[in-house]
Amino acid sequence: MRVALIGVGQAGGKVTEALVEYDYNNEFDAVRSALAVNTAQADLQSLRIDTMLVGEERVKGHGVGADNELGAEIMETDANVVLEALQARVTAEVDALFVVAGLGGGTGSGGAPVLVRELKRVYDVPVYALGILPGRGEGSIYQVNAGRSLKTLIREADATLLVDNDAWHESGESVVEAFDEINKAIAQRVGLFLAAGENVEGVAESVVDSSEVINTLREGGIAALGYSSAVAAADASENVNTVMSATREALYTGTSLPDATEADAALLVIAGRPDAIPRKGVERARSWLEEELGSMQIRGGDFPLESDRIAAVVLLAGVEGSGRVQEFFDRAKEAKEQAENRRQQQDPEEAFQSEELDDLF
Ligand SMILES: Nc1nc2c(ncn2[C@@H]2O[C@H](COP(=O)(O)OP(=O)(O)O)[C@@H](O)[C@H]2O)c(=O)[nH]1
Ligand SMILES: [Mg+2]
Repeated sequence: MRVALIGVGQAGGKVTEALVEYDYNNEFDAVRSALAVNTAQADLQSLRIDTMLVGEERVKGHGVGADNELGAEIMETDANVVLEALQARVTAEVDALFVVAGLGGGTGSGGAPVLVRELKRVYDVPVYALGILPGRGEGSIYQVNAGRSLKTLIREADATLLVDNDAWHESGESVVEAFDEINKAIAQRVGLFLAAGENVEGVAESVVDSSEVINTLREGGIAALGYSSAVAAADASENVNTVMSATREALYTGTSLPDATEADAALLVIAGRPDAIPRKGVERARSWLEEELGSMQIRGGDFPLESDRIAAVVLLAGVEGSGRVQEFFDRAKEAKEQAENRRQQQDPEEAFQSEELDDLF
């Protein structure tokens, strides 16, 4: 699918840049344009894509810290200049817009939902969010910010594709050390998914196209992406099990949101050399997914690619009920309660007035 990317905040800009570079290096041309928006000048300076500073009057290019309410306010004020800058970048050939942001910080956390809402007012194509959840090791303010941002994104975006920062990196290293690795993993997986249906030569009927992505995401809510790949044999008939096991691993060990194994709808893309992709394997993998997810809405298609590997990319739609999302909202709520308790401890009078404490008589 052909997309325009708008990164908001530091993570938003860096992940957008990684996606642009992956798409360019592989000559997919799915990413038609990209813009990074931030309140922090320093975070924009290092990027090799087009950038735009917002909120200069309020924060003088110094960013908003982790104040996502300020991030949202600034985007409200400056939405028009961002929309103006996008006019030339969102051409008629674009199938969808993606607003990319880390949900735990300030500029992206607050700005992304506002920008999504504004984009939806202007454009007819779907406006999706690519949201990055803070890892478990990040502080409680990040969890609270992400909880509020996610809640609002679900309301505003046509769908929100979530990547958990704990999902796609080696355990052991801290999330911060791993950011570059995580960004590369996101770029490769999301980039491959976006390119499906684009780089198509000698179009066969089995090839996936952008309308299938859009239809899979039609119900909105939270989406996740699964990925796995394996070396392929030259002959398709020998790859039936390879397709099956790649699909299984994509769902059970390779999703962007660990434990997202229940979904309302899904799209299974098998990428590889056309003559190495077994029809029988693809059909089998699709019915397996249908049973595993308990959903009849499983779309499927190929992504022809010059490679000695076969990859399974699974888009899962409607995963709000997954344990990971629930756990995340619980964590965010808990962190918020802790913060409130701390505030009450600092303010003894308020603690006495708390309705949770019953009067003696
Ligand atoms: N995957 C990834 N996540 C990041 C990166 N930088 C920050 N994050 C995450 O994004 C959240 C927000 O941080 P940041 O983007 O710096 O905030 P903002 O600039 O105010 O939007 C953090 O809680 C991290 O979870 C990055 O380069 N890659
Ligand atoms: Mg930052």
